[in-house]
Formats: sequence, structure tokens, C-alpha cells
Amino acid sequence: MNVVRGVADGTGLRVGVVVARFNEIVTAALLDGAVQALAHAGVADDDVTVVWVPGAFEIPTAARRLALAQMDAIVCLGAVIRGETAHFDLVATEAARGIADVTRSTGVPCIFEVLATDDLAQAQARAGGAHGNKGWDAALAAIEMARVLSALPEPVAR
Ligand code: INI
Repeated sequence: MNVVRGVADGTGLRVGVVVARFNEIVTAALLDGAVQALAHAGVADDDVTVVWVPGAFEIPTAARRLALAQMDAIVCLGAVIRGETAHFDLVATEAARGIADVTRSTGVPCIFEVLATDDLAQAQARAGGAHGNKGWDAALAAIEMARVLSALPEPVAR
């Protein structure tokens, strides 16, 4: 039996982080967590590229560009908070759909950490509060997926 499991070693990996400015009080905290986790896992500072975009809706566009620029993994960070505008659902849905599309179409792992919460307190609880820092978790997931993919056989044309 062959079992593939990603190790939490980021040495030599190139990781992109796309972060939305909207609700920056939350997303900056997610970014802090992600950057700390990448360093903790051995990703070199020079191998991390952080890209700020206006809002969660714009994350997939920048993620695609980074994926095509030979990053090993992309961490996507945003915070969509219900009640701030009527298009909460549209922004949250399109961010999720767009990120999923980038990861599947490019084969580069794009980790989805766009919080979708009812209020600011719920978001802050997940960005360095009572529920930990989801940015940290997302960065470790990015490393794990990069390692899993690099351990799998190369695809063959069928
Ligand atoms: N963008 C977010 O990242 N979070 C939100 O909560 C949000 N709300 O609620 O509107 C939001 N909107 C902006 C959107 O992501 C785009 O930047 C904007 O529509 C321009 O395309």
C-alpha cells in the first residue's frame, strides 16, 4: 500500500499569499498568522510573496497570476461579513467559486481562507482570537498540499 501524507516542512517552497484589504482589521491579523506559520515551517522570507487586493472578489484574479508564476501554493485570505452590504452572499460565493476554479484549473493548491461570518466579532475570534488564527492554519494547509502534490506521480497524458 502506498500512503501519501504531506509533511509540514516548507523548506524551499515558494508560497503566494493573496489578502483582501476589505475588513483589513481582520485580514491583517489573518496575514500575520499566515506569515508566522510559513516562517515556523521553514519557508524562507524571500520565497513568500504577499499580494493585497481590494476585496475578496478580487482574490481569484491575483491567485491565478501567482499560480501561473510557478508558486508551489497560494494562501487566499479574506473576510466577508454579513450585514455590511447587501452583496455579502455574492462576494462570498464568487470568492469561493473563483478560488476553487483557480486551484482546479492550474493544479496549484490554493487554500481557501475567506471567512464568512455574521459579524465582526465572529471574524475576529477566528483571526487571532478565541478560535485561533485561521491564517496560520491556512498556511500549514498550503505547505501540506504542496508536499502531497510533489510526492504524487507526475500526470501522464491520456
Ligand atoms: N469584500 C470583502 O472582502 N468582504 C466583504 O465583506 C465585502 N462586502 O461585504 O461587500 C467585500 N466587498 C467588496 C468586493 O470584494 C469587491 O472588492 C468589490 O465589489 C469590487 O469588485
